[in-house]
Amino acid sequence: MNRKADIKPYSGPAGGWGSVKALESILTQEEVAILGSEVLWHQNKPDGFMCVSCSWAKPAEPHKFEFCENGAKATAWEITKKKTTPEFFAEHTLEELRTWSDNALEDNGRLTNPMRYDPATDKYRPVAWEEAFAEIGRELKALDPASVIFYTSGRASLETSYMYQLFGRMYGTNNFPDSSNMCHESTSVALPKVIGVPVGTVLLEDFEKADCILFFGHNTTTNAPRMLHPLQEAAKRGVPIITFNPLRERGLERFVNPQSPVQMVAGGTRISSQYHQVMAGGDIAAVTGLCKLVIEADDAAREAGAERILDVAFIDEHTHGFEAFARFCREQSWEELERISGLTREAMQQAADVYMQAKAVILNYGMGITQHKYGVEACRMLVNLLLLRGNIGRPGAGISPVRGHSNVQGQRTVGIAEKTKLVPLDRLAELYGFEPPREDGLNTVDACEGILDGSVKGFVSLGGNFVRAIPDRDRMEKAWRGQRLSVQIATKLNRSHLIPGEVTYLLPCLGRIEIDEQATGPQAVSMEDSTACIHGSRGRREPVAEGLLSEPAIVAGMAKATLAPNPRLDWDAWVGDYALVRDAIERTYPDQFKDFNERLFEPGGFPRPLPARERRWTTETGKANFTVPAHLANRREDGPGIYQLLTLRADGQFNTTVYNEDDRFRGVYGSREVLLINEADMAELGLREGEMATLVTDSDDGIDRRLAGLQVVPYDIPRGCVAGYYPECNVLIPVSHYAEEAKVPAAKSVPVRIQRDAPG
Ligand SMILES: Nc1nc2c(c(=O)[nH]1)N[C@H]1C(S)=C(S)[C@@H](COP(=O)(O)OP(=O)(O)OC[C@H]3O[C@@H](n4cnc5c(=O)[nH]c(N)nc54)[C@H](O)[C@@H]3O)O[C@H]1N2
Ligand SMILES: Nc1nc2c(c(=O)[nH]1)N[C@H]1C(S)=C(S)[C@@H](COP(=O)(O)OP(=O)(O)OC[C@H]3O[C@@H](n4cnc5c(=O)[nH]c(N)nc54)[C@H](O)[C@@H]3O)O[C@H]1N2
Ligand SMILES: [Mo]
Repeated sequence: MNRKADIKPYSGPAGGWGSVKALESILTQEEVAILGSEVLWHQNKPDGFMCVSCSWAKPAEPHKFEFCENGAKATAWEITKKKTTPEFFAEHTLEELRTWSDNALEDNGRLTNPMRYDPATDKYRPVAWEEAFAEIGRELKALDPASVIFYTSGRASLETSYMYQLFGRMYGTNNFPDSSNMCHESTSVALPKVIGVPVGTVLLEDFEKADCILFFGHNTTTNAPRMLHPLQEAAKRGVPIITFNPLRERGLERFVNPQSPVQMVAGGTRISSQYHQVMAGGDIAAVTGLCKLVIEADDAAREAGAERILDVAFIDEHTHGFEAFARFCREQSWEELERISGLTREAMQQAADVYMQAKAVILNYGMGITQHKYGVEACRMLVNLLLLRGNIGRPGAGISPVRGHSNVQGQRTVGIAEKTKLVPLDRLAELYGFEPPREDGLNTVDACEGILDGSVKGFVSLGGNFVRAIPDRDRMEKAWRGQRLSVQIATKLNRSHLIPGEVTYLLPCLGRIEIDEQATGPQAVSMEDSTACIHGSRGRREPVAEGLLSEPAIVAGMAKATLAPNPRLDWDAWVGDYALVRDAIERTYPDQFKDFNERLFEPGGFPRPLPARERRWTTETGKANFTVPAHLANRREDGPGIYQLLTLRADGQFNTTVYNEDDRFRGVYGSREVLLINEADMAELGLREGEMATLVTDSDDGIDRRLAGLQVVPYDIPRGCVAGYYPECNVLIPVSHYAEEAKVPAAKSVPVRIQRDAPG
């Protein structure tokens, strides 16, 4: 029987006293007296450590405490004193552990020893590092490299990621799926074609210069809370902030800086000046509406001989495809745009009016745009809107995809990519004297398909929780056991570690906050934030256990056991001094990482050069491209009886790491097994508050995907959409339901039917 959720609408602002209280409770839970402690003092500071939570930019002149509630939670969670030891594993079979919740598994504490799975007893047993590497090497050598996956979750540093991709390529594969394949891959596919770079163009300082800020599909409150500081500053200056989101996310409404006593008393700042509850998958239509209004206003201005609304000089000199795009916008009917977006024409007009007046606009977006069937087209549609008024490549303006994991963007920069065109293979060949594989590797969805059809035989996981994060979890877990080799490098125990292959290793590593002592002394690592700035990071805590290896040491250990010795590459020297790895990164990417070691701790990070920031367009046309979307809905268009399920993150989680069962800002406490639904839809379905319901996926592949026992919660969400939590809802998502071109699982519009559970 499920625990019942307690529903108490949250009336306070984001941040504020609630934030302090939530922090205190997690800290007690974690036995870390951390508030005001030396550790947090160093979070996100030059020469400190970079937060392990989100990837938001870190200012050159940080606040006294440059962290947020969720960053502090993530820190406490990592540096806990609790341990998951060999004695623990001796007491529990995997069968038993699979009945534990995500929270209970991780809350058991940090992994301390390398472990090998013993099928006879269904338990993990301790193993020596050298023995583990030797067997992993033997197993990898016996497998066809094309059948082995090297997955990366977005937390590993630039140094580790560079070593990992080199190891995989020398072994013979480009199979490098990563968490961004489930995340901002739609961005990485969309942007190069239209602006010539795969990443956002804004810097933190642009927020001080913007006079209008737009938000599409990002829950800033929970997922990048430090971003609320520049937003609050902007709001105080009177900068209009316009949000498009099916849910009224609290931090985008009001924010109190919990570190400011004055604000704690005064009640905070209004953030959004307009809030549009767009239908899930309605953004392409909504932005088409905005663009149509801008173009029509410009037509009128031109006829009246008034000042033009479009940035004509920019469009002429810098863009391609405007006429076709303008024609497309003019042709769209308001009826369709309103139906698909769920917004009225007046609402779109209100937003367009503000946009047309602004001189410098930043557009931020998140998973509400990318995790949809036409997420790539949606990203490009956002660019269209910016191009109309030259809002890319000048101060205070630009596109800002808000990335997830703290180094997910950087990993791509140093070669974690399954697409060979993104990797300087010739350069690697020249530097290390080997012939890298030249065919594209598998991304996350391909890897899932390969596991399902048995063609994938080995899986190495650098962090993350693959089987919990991907779609179609039930089918994937069954198929996973068909693999010969599973190697999991992790800090804490999670579900993916409990689904063994024939040969299975669980290898514990140091976390980023821990002191990483190597032959030449304590080491620093680096990461790239959402604004393409590179930061050094130095651990501050004593390691939780003796004998833990760093991620670079584990990668090197596997590489040495697998690959023939190479006179041009001394893995031990690299592990002894990470500066040598940074030199290697600089040699591979001389333009991006010029003087890498000297600039490692530059306050605010050093920005990678991005041509689009300077209005140089490295696209096929040599210009920034307007594109006409092939679809007006960023979702499958469905008939009656089918609802679009959004799978959301709660405030009490970091991805599959569930800190607690609360989603404070959305007012849901004590259970994650809920179905948020509009009251009118409830009435139509004959559902009552507190009843239990089942979601059944609407798909035509003959597979029954359902999730029962969801507590019905009436919620302020547009009709036709319902919401539930990730990862619990992942059983409902077919592997084949993904963003076209990018293959990002379309986790924000899963077509479902709703059934009422029999009471009992
Ligand atoms: N504390 C914490 N921080 C995190 C994470 C975490 O789990 N916890 N995860 C990290 C990671 S890896 C990532 S990728 C980011 C994720 O951060 P977000 O990009 O915010 O992702 P979600 O939490 O999935 O929320 C998506 C938002 O989009 C809205 N939305 C859903 N569908 C639509 C739509 O069709 N249109 C529009 N306009 N909006 C829509 C939802 O209501 C929600 O507000 O956060 C990172 N930071
Ligand atoms: N339905 C649905 N599915 C989704 C999403 C969604 O919105 N809806 N979001 C998607 C997104 S955006 C993402 S990014 C993925 C996330 O997918 P992943 O990145 O694979 O998952 P995480 O939950 O972030 O991984 C947590 C685990 O990482 C390990 N870990 C933590 N720190 C470290 C470290 O420093 N080193 C190592 N080696 N391991 C460490 C811990 O063991 C922890 O259990 O999920 C995706 N799945
Ligand atoms: Mo993500």
